[in-house]
Parts: sequence; C-alpha cells; structure tokens
Amino acid sequence: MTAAVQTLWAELIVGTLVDAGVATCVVSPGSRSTPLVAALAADGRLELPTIIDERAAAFFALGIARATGVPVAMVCTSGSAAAHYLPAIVEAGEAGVPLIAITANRPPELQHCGASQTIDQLGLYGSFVRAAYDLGAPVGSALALRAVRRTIVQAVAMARGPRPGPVHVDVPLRKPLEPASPSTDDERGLADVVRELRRRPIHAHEPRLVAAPAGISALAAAIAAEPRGIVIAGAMPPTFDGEAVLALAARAGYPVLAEAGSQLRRPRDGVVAVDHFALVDLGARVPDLAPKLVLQLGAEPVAAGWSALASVDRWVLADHAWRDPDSSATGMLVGDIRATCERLCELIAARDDRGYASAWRDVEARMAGAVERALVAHPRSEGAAMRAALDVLPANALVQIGNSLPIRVVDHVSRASAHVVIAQRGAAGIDGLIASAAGATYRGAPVLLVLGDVSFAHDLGGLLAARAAKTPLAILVLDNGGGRIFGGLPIAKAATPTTFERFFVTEPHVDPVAVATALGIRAVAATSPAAVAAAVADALTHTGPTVIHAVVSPTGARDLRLTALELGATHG
Ligand SMILES: Cc1ncc(C[n+]2csc(CCOP(=O)(O)OP(=O)(O)O)c2C)c(N)n1
Ligand SMILES: [Mg+2]
Repeated sequence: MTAAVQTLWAELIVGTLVDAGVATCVVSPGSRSTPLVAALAADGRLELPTIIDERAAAFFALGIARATGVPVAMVCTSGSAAAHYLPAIVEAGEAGVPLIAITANRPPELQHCGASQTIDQLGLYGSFVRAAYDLGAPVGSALALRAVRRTIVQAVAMARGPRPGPVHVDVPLRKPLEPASPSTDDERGLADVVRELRRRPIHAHEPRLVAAPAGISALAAAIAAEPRGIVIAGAMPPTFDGEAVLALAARAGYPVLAEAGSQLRRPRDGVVAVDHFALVDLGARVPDLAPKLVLQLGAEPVAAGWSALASVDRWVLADHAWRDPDSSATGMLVGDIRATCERLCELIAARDDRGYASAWRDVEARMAGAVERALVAHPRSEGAAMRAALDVLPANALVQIGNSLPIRVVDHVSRASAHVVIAQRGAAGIDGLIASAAGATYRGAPVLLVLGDVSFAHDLGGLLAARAAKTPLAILVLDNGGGRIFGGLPIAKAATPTTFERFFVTEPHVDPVAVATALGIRAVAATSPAAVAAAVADALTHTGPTVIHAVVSPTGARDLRLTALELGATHG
C-alpha cells in the first residue's frame, strides 16, 4: 500500500457514494479521516456541512435523511468520536432512517496495543445498524478496488431498504494520510481501474417489502363485513404519502383518527377526520363509537387511551417492522403501506352506510369546539403558544415537534393542514432535537421546531449545529420550568416535592435567549400567544436559526386538557 493507493481508495469511496445517490455528507474534524475528507473536498459534488460535535453531526444527518428520505453519509475520525454517533443511530435504526456512518480507524497493526485514539470500532453500533462493513486497510489490487466500490454500493442499498436504516462502514487508514498522486506504473494502472469502475453505471435498486396477497385479501374481507371500523395512525415518516390510506378510509367509510405526526391530518373529501381522539375515551364511555375493526399504522400512538382497543379485531399495517406493543393485534401486514391500501381499495366496494362515521363526526366537532374554548381559557399554556406558532406558518413549512408534552399537546391544538409534521418517535428521546430540526432545513422549506425547556437544554450542542441551517429555522422553547410531563405520573404524588423537583422535574435554569445570543444566534422572548405568533412570523423571514423563548404555566398542558375534557363532556 502506498499513499497514492490510499488516495485512490478514498476517492473511490467518495465517488461511489455520489454514484449511489448520496448528496450530503456531514463532516466532523479529525486527522485519521484526512484521506476521506480530502476526497470529499476534491470531488466537489456533495454538500459538506461541517459540525464539530459528532453527536450533533449525526442528529443533523438524521434530520436531513428523515426529511428528504435520501441516505445521508457522515464521516468522523477514530476513537470516541465514532461513539458519539450512537444516539442518532439508535433513533435512525428504530425509525427507519437511512444513514451511512463512515468512521476512520487505525489499521490492524495499531489495534489492541494502546495506540492513541484507538478503540475497537467493529460492532460499535450493535444491532442498531442494518449492516456493518469493515473495509480493511487499503490494498493495491484491482479486486480490492472493485470490492470497495461494491461494498459502498451495498451499504447505500442496505440503508435504503427493504428495511431502511443506518449502516456502518469502518475505514482503516495509514499514515501518511495526506493525498498523493500516482507516480509508478502500478499506481497509474490502479488509477485506470478506478476510472473504469466509475464509468460503469450502478443498478442497485433496493428490494421493497410488499404485504402478502393472502393477508391483504383477508383484511379486505374483514373490512367488507364490518361497517364499524376506524383507521388510527401514529407518527409516520415526513416523506410518507398518506393519500392511499385516506382513499381507503373514504371507500370503507371509516373515520381516520390521525395524530399530527401521521401526515394524515389533512382535509380530504369523503373522510371523517377525528383529530381530537386523544381527548375521546376510546373505551366504554361512548358506546356509539366503539369500533369492531381497527386498522392501525405508524408508531405507537402517544394517546394512552388507544390500548382500550386491545380487545377489538385490530390489523396493523406496518411498513417494514412488526408493530404491536400491546401484543394484541389480530393481523399484521408488513409491507409498503401505500401499496397495501391501493390493493385494498381495489378489493372492497365503496360503502354507502355512513352512520358510524357520522357519530364520530359529531364527537369530533364537539371536542374541537371544546379545545378552542379551553385555549381561550388558558393563554399561558403550551397549547396556546403552539397554536399561535402553527397558525402563522406558510403551507410549505415543516413542523418538528419535540417529545414529552409537546408531542401530546400538538394533537390537541394542530388543525388539519398541509404541514408535514416530523416527530422523533423511533426511540422517543428528547435528544438531538435542535440538530435534527436544523438538518430538516435541507428539504428546502422553513422549519418550526417546538420543544420543551429540558429538551432544549439537552441539545445545547445542537444549537451550535443549528447555525448550519439552510432555511429559516424557528426554535420555539416552551418553558414550563422543567420536565412537566412527570407531573402527570404517579411519582409526582409518591415522592416528596423536593425529591420530585430534584430528580424528575430537573428545571435547567438556562436562559435560552442568553445562550443563543452568546452563540451569535438571533433570539427573542415571547410573553403571550400573540408575541409568539409575531416572533415565529419574523423568524421565518430570516435564513438560519432564531430561538423564541416562551415561558408558560407549569400546569398549562394539564389545565388545557382537563378544561377541554370538561367542556367537551358538558357542552354538547
Ligand atoms: C435522551 C432522553 N433522556 C431522557 C428522557 C426521559 N424524559 C422524558 S420526558 C423528559 C423531560 C422533558 O422535559 P421538557 O423538554 O421540558 O418537556 P415537558 O415535559 O416540560 O413538556 C425526560 C427527561 C428521554 N425521553 N430521552
Ligand atoms: Mg418543560
């Protein structure tokens, strides 16, 4: 192996990434990765955001890949740098987001001997990656170069499907790390091999999972026989096209109980949209509504009440992984959901009897009205601030909703709209939300991120990464003085107030405006829903991040919910 061979090796890795469809590579600094970074810079065709902290870099890459559906590569140096990719890889693995983690490594002769910045990187990401490839140290042979190209093509294909997700490519590299040109006949011959390989087109179309026809027929028969059916949808990827699901619901006469993150919360002819199902007792309270058949898709709904459906005949439409956290599904159709729904539409007749859906329409109208009045009653709630922000968004904006209370509140207050809503429901962490929302700006539209104050404090490193946002990014911090979701858990009463505040609420005592300002990021405090609306509207006129700090009541989310339930129950 010579420096020139290693340079060709790196050029081929990078060139093949591009040839296989990768458009962006998030780079973090380091020395061992020099050949890769030099090749990335020389190639010139990839977008190369640079983010210092690998944890934020990986979340940034996750945000791009999740919002665009296109695999994103990321490159870092060896050692603990590579370990910082793990949280985003966990989310990508659970949520099915295509990422290619390329970690530079020391060559075999420097392993297991105390060499600096050297750890065992093989298998670092465990079962969270779809595949892990060890490229081995560069070798000057035509077969080895063909294998490099094949491995990178394979890695990108594995990231795309049939079960999209992260992959790991470990790349041992030797000193000297700086690029060198071929100077011997052998090296020039290998350069010809690389050129020839690059000339050959790649046809590596990833396989797609399609649900078994027998399963689809069985479900079609069940739908045809049962007028009292519903569609219930948790979070789906922002690239999901829900038209086929809505068309099926329209044909079957089934109401659609859609979470904001399902991409199904938009008006469609013939569909009864039940956006407030989180406020409806899906169990015994409203017998008129009790379904006999449930079609479920997406991540587990955040509304705890959905498990009241456990005893009902329930079919899960799962894109690529088994989804039945209650272990009570009667049917599981794993495969492309759109294709499944299109086929179901062909197999069933349009239903005339719409009585069951009308009962839901009435309940939905009542709960929607109750929420409007509750919002007026609680202007200092998370919901009022969030509603104000959502209402000023242009139609093409993306909305990313943080976990904990925001992901629950959004179901109460978001109106049917064309907005794509991004939720981080793979591992449902409060981590990396700022960095991943900044990545989502790569879809080319403005982004609104709504997150809690603890979540904001958790991703202060992500705030640095947010400076790489390509479009306006409004970061709305709902500051209710700590992790207020825990106030709704039994521990809130079981622990002493001091213990509860210290170990659960963990108020960060961070001033988001001061922190953002110190980083050179625009920031403003908003003390009312009207101020939030004005701040978000203004933020969307500036490329890059703006932090908006909204102090809300520590009991706001609970107050809003209880008032809405009360009004919905009594003012029919
Ligand atoms: C990475 C990670 N660490 C810890 C948790 C556990 N957790 C869930 S909610 C929460 C508090 C979030 O507080 P905040 O962002 O202020 O939202 P709020 O509950 O006030 O809406 C914590 C620590 C988690 N989900 N993910
Ligand atoms: Mg909070």
